[in-house]
Amino acid sequence: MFETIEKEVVKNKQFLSDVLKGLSAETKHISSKYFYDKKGDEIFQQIMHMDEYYLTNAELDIFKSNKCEIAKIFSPDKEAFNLIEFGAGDGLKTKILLKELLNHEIPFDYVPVDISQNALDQLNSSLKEEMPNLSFQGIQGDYFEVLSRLKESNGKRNVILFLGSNIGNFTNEEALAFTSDIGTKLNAGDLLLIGVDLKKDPRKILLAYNDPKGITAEFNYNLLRRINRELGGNFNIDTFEHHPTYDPVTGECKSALLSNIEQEVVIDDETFHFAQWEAIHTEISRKYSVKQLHKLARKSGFSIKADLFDTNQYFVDSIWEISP
Ligand code: AVI
Repeated sequence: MFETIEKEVVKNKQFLSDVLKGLSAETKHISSKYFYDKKGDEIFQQIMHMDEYYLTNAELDIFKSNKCEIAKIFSPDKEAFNLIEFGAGDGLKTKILLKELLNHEIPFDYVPVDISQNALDQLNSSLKEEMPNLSFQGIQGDYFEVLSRLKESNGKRNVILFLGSNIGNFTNEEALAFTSDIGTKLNAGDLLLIGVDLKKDPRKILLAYNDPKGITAEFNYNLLRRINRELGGNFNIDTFEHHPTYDPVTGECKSALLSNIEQEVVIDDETFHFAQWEAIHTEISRKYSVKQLHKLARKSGFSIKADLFDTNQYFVDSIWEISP
């Protein structure tokens, strides 16, 4: 009990110091990892079910059409392995694969990892109900924390899932550091399946992050509401506007909140001045070409085992292997 409270206090301190630091920077910014409180998780679920957010259906399409092939690549001779998923969320796509592996009686342990305890709790109860025979153990934490424990794993082959184009929320440097870190923590023959949104018609991409119902805008405003709720901030949400942009050259879809008036905002006794139309950068959702993705794989010590595309070629699930 005390340990839980202590953890919460440490987390809140980190949130406060990151927000104060980000808003004091020359270009104001707040990390998109703070989108995901209970309300943020709910809004993200809505986003994933929006028609405009094509990413979910594209990856579902890949999983439905290739589940048998994926199961064979993960365990060609039905040998036991660890299936570790980073950013598991509601497990919508993974459940297709889990059922396939169970149907083939392939022995595996599923380890979903998520920063949101709330998302994990929900996944936990749905898995217990839908797949009572599944062996699984959820871990709440940062990917990097869990990565450092990988080497101590039980001697079985490790297969990491990193779906939903979560890699897109990293800068180029962070993405390379992350995949390289995974590369060094894995053993020869271990696999990484990475789901990535591809470069495409800029209008299609922009609409996914600027839906007409304003659900994605609400996702961003919730960040300011969260600061008001948890850190005692006094943001007036009506004076901020959601502003996504997409640059086809870099593949970066960036979200920002623009202050539509000149104003001051107070958080924890610190005052932040906003010029009219000044931005707080909130999120990067980078889109890749297959070529860029393969370059990332090789630079981080992997070779490419398979590329699986949806029918529209919007998205790829690329399976990488640590060479022996
Ligand atoms: C979680 N992540 C991959 C989503 C994305 O597409 O960048 C988060 C999101 N932001 C706005 N819509 C969805």
